[in-house]
Amino acid sequence: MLKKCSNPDCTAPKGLCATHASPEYENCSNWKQKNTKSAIGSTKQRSSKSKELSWTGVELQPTDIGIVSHRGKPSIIGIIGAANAGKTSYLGMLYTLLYNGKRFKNWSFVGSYTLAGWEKLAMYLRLDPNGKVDFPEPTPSNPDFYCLLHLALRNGHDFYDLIFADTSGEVFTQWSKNVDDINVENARWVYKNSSSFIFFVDCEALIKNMGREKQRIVQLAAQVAKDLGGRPITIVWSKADLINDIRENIKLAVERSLDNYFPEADVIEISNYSKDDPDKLCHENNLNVTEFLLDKLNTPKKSNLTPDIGNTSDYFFRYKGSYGSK
Ligand SMILES: Nc1nc2c(ncn2[C@@H]2O[C@H](COP(=O)(O)OP(=O)(O)O)[C@@H](O)[C@H]2O)c(=O)[nH]1
Ligand SMILES: [Mg+2]
Repeated sequence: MLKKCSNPDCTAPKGLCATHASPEYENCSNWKQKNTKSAIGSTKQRSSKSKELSWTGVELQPTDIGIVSHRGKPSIIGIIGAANAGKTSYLGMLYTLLYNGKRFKNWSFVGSYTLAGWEKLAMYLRLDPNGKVDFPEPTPSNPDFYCLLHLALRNGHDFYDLIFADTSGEVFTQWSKNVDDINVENARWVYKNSSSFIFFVDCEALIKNMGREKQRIVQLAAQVAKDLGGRPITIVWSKADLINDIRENIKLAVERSLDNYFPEADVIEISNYSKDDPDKLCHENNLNVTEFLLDKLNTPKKSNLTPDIGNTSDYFFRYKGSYGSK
């Protein structure tokens, strides 16, 4: 059967999609309507299509990272958390805020090689004519699905290339149980290659599943902490519009465990629902999540080296200054 788009007025050339402004025509509702059996989010199909053009503006795959490496090695922020924790919506909201003129304090947005990918996520967060928001579709849970989104930022004269690595929460939960599982390749890649992490704690899941969710978070945290090796991590309490409904003892237990595993981490509450304008949880904190990591990534590490001079007889090392001496 010849597969077709159901929109006779679509002006996009063959292989492209006007609605998505990209080659992702199979994700367009007009395409799906006509071809109900078409696969969504199959990475193999996505990569072969994006290979037709060297650069399309859609999300990158690990093999595309060279495209954003001309200035230097980009920093990868690994997005970690269970399924449904609000990871993909966070990225959509971050782009929405930048697009609408909100700014990081120390970093200016100077561009992106994945504008079509960002736009696609942000589109879900726009209000529909009924005043409602459609959140992004669930992220595919196949082990070869990667959604790498690029931001170029500037701090004074310094340019900085950042990549957010989003994969499926199911895969990360599976990885926390067995890091060698053949079905968790993308989680392994994100963990190995990221310079910093955002760790999601889903307030809604803690309200609904209490101890079971706490256990899941703690197990994931334990695995992330194992080979962290000083890489910065920000803990995000997502869907924090609901945070006061979490049972106090469950919340305390999660906080204590995370503090134990990540004593240096910043902890931030975020929400995609704003109550005010500006709104702390939505407008300020969503930006802070990334800004705190950026600042840490760009602070030179303190050296713990102190010369061990012991009881040296060398007068140069024994000299303590002339102040106070006669
Ligand atoms: N209450 C509340 N729900 C949210 C918020 N953000 C997202 N959600 C819900 O969480 C669901 C999962 O979000 P998603 O970003 O796809 O999660 P992911 O699987 O971690 O990428 C969405 O479909 C929304 O229903 C929020 O700020 N507050
Ligand atoms: Mg997702």
